[in-house]
Amino acid sequence: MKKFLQRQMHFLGLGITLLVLLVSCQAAPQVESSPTAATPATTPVAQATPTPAQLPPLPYDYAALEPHIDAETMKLHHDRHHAAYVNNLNEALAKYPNLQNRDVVTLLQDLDSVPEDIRTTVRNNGGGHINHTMFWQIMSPQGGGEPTGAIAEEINKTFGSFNQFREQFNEAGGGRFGSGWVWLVRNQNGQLEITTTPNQDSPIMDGSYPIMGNDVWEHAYYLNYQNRRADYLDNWWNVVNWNEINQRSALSSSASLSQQSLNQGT
Ligand code: MN3
Repeated sequence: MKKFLQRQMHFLGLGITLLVLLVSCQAAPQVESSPTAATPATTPVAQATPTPAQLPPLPYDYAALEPHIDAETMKLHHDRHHAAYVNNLNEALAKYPNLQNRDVVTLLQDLDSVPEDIRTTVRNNGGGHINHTMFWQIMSPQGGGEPTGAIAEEINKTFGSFNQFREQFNEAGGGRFGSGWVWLVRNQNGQLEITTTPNQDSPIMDGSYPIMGNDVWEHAYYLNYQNRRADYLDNWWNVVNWNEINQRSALSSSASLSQQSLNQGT
């Protein structure tokens, strides 16, 4: 009996030794690789936008931006409109396996490389996807007020004052005929500029970096504001997220137009 127990203990000891060896062998590579696997210093706006595209969750409740943007508009806008852009984009790209896993931004920057039969679909829906991904992020229930940080200084320097900037931005948004976007971009000369685009075109198609933009499609405001786009443009400033806009501005000036720096929480 004693001999039997000794043998059992011996095997148990051997077993434990083997187990320790096994665990340390498996653990070792993880420990060694952890410094190289360190998370790069990225912010939500610095993430790429790979395909197949995914609908990013709204970063707040549907009703969070009320009374300036109503819950029903937010729900339809995010769950239906943005979702449709994502689905349509993925459906088009599914026909071309060699386009899978390409970044949406690189596709939009080089539309000529996209097969002709899906080019317009990619332009409209890829643009719709990255524009809206930015849009949700640059609004916040804690937003509004005067700009803060570096962007405040640059706005003053470029446009004279925040009020003058806001006026010019609203005027450009109001003047965009039909559906489109009004933007504050950093242009290829590194300067801030107010621009507009039709439909879902993105400023990146012209080599500018979209720092902030407002959606002036009727679907963005019609339930609450009907035809009063000017009122929507005025009230929108109450939800503008200057923290996020400062991050995007910093990226736009530091990262040139690297596709890795453009987007945007997906
Ligand atoms: Mn929209």
